[in-house]
Amino acid sequence: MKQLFTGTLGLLLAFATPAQDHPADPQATTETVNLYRNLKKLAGQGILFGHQDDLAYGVGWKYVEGKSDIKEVTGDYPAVYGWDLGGLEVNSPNNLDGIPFKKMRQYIREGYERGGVITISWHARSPLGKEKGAWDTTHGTVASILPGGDSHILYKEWLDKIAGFLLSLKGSKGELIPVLFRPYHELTGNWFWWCRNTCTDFEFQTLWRFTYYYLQQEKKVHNLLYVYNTSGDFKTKAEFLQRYPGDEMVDVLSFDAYQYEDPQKNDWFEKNTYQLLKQVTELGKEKNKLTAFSETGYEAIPYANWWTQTLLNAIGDNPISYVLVWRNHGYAAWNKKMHYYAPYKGQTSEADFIKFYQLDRTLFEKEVAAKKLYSDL
Ligand code: BMA
Repeated sequence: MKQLFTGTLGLLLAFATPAQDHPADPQATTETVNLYRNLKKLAGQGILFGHQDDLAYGVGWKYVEGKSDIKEVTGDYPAVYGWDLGGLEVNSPNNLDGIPFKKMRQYIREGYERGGVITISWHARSPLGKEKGAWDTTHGTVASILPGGDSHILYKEWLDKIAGFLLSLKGSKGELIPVLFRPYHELTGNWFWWCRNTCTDFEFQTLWRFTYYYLQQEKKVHNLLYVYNTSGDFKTKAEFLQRYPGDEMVDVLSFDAYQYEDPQKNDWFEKNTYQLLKQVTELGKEKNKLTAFSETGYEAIPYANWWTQTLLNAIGDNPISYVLVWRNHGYAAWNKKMHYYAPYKGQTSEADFIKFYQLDRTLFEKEVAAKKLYSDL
């Protein structure tokens, strides 16, 4: 609050005015604080649409300046851009899906400069050097990187690299680009080295706390909003929170869940997702946190009306901030099928996606740009 009154009156007013909502990082940059508060204001009014790797490639193309499958279909870019830092920790020039980090930095900047929102996940390789990378489930991996563990120094070196990248994300005025940071995603699953089956809840929480502390205190990274992200396998709020590190270290509550069965024959995804989002958005309200449906999709979207008939019903009246669909890889040689989650020009669900785009409730880049999410309005 601006200091308009001084003396006793000022003091009384200062106490009478509730402290303004602040992100978990007490030293979050101005743009990060503004993004947090503006997303809070928007929650319940509109849902930002996000897409992973949107600017880097799509179905049938790669690294074409200004191109985006979403833009080809709607004339507008997504409001949220998802990126992944997997590979940065081992000095790879490209991330785990082949995107050069140099290009990624540029795409992040472009999206931010146009007014979009950036979210970053991290499919970190196994610190024990196991072949399956992030998907290794050797018990004890998390324990090995915690303070006192054999690989703790290695973990700090990894965080140094992650911090270096995050601190290299700058807008045209030299300001740091705020990032919805989503490390250790799907943390209640059983497929990554940080999942439920490979470490105790306490070890996971310690990993989060250490990461949070190290990035802020040691590396001075203050452009992050922290996204707590489970998989869609919880049933109750207590299960969702089982590995929660604490309100003081989290800004966004979220989970990932995908459609696998034909939604015309089986409405489980729609019904179940709605219930899960209800619990998460209720928790968001109780804890005064943002909420999101951080990853979803129906691979190759074979159902023409998936956007307005399934996804929209699954979200229902839940006041989430954004929904993000996974990447448009195209033909996947590893399992001989198409691997993409957003429509491209000519795709089966294109017309329905345009309807979805036109709804007042869904927000794409032009609409969020007009809201100036990084300014204090
Ligand atoms: C999975 C697939 C993989 C990819 C991974 C991390 O869902 O898209 O091809 O490597 O995500 O992006």
